[in-house]
Amino acid sequence: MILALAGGVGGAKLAHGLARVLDPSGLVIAVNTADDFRHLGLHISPDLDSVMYKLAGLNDEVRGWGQRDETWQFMEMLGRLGGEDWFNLGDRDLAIHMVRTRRLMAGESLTEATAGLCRTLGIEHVIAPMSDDPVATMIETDDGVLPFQHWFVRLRCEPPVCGVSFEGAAEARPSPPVAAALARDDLEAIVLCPSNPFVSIDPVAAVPGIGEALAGRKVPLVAVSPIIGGAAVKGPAADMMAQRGLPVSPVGVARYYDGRIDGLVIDEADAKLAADVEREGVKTLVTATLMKTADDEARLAEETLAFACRLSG
Ligand code: FO1
Repeated sequence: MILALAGGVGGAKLAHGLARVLDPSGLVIAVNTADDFRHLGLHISPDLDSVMYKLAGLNDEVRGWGQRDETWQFMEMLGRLGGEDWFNLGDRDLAIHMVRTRRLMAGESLTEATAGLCRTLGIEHVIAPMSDDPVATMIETDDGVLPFQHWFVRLRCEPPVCGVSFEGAAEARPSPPVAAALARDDLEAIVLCPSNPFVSIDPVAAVPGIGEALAGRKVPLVAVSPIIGGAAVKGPAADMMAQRGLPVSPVGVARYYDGRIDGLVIDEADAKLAADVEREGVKTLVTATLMKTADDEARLAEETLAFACRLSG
């Protein structure tokens, strides 16, 4: 049984690969919900949706977020009416936020609402929020503290980041499926998908009960590097590493995780850095990590699981 931590586009891709090679009973995907926010009266869960859309085959491959074959009539009219239109909600996507919000208002937890949406979309694997309690990533900049989506989407990640905090994390509890996965006797490995360490993986680990369980793990914890050849495949991870004085490479990833991971899967483009990663105290697997096709995702998932298996001896 495997627990995968995911957030963002890279996370959704490896989660999809894992779902292709593991039975529904053998995988729990714990998703970052600190990017969630309330917008236009709706509860938006971008990372849960990225994973859900990917596993349901509904995702837009080019944008990386939202649904394919999307239309934008709601946004057009919203703009015309002078509404808040910096965050793009497609017409199909809107339906998901609407149903999720109504389920939450009817008293369901985010876990229950997500499970209901997954069932309706024909997803058999468990996709669970990291927590049912509200946690919000806050980005500290020179101009003040910004809620994550305002920094990420409205300001296009432009203000340099001085710090990141997770509002509400200290009071949050792991969601029931994640707590159960961490406690299972047959848990074989934990996989950190190639997601942004600072704003996708850290918020999950910031939930009391999850961070401690990861630190006290009895099984290998393997990460896939979100950095390939000195750049992030997508998103602000590379800039955030540079701003923290970390090398923008798998070495920086290993250094940042600082004993929190046992193994790191790095790309062939970074093969020459394998020895440096190992000097950070992290075992290394070198392989092709760029996921362009569903076969790439499944192959990387299989190789990552085999690597974790070797680490557990
Ligand atoms: N990302 C953007 O860059 N611009 C958008 O307008 C945008 C809208 C959006 C709507 C729904 C959704 O589920 C995701 C959306 N995203 C958008 C992506 C989202 O901001 C990021 O993927 C994550 O929060 C970072 O992991």
